[in-house]
Amino acid sequence: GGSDAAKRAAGESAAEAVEDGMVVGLGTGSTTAHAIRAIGRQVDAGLDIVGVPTSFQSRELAREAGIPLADLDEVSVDLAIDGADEVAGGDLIKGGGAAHAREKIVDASADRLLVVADPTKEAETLSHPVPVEVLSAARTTVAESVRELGGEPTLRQAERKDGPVVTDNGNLVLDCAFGDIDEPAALGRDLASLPGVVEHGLFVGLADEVHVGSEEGVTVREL
Ligand code: DER
Repeated sequence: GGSDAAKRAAGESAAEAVEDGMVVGLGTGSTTAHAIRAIGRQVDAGLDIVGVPTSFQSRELAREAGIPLADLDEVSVDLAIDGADEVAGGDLIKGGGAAHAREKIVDASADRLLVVADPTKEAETLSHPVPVEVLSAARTTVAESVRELGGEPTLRQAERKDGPVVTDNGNLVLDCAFGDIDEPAALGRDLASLPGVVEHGLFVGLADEVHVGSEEGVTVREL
């Protein structure tokens, strides 16, 4: 991944869009973590906002940062800030942190979604493996359907735990390599229609801005 300085520049740039009284969707991952910490500093300075976390990790980070929290079922989100594994134009592949089911609920419901990334995430065409959260019982049937769609599925194994990664929702993740994805919306529809699929990591047409940090500064792309 990109440098921490680049990620920090992106996260802090997006955090500047947070205004008093907002409900802010708090994404998952190391880039968004910089935005969460910056928002925590704004809260310390008197900003009156409420955060809606998208994972166990982002909830813990937000708590440490002192950001008041709310659940998605009690508020509507004005602004969401979230990272990505790959960005092509306004389309994203997300799910590197296996949090994309809750992220997509928050990101899609937000009035505005600001994506924070470093230059290593940018691509002309999406081609990163697409994380697909599946019910454990459906891992084999979904894997077979993914192959029929031209993908190569791999059950995501945990690092410091025997066996597969288990999501915050108690499900498994198939990382599905399709090569270049020329029609992300169509592939997203195909994946979403498979029985047992909880959520896939194609975020098509959801982003309003992309903040790309680097050691030199930040480029903001309006979409
Ligand atoms: O899981 C996700 O979608 C995260 O946003 C993630 O993929 C990006 O994480 P990073 O900012 O640590 O690269």
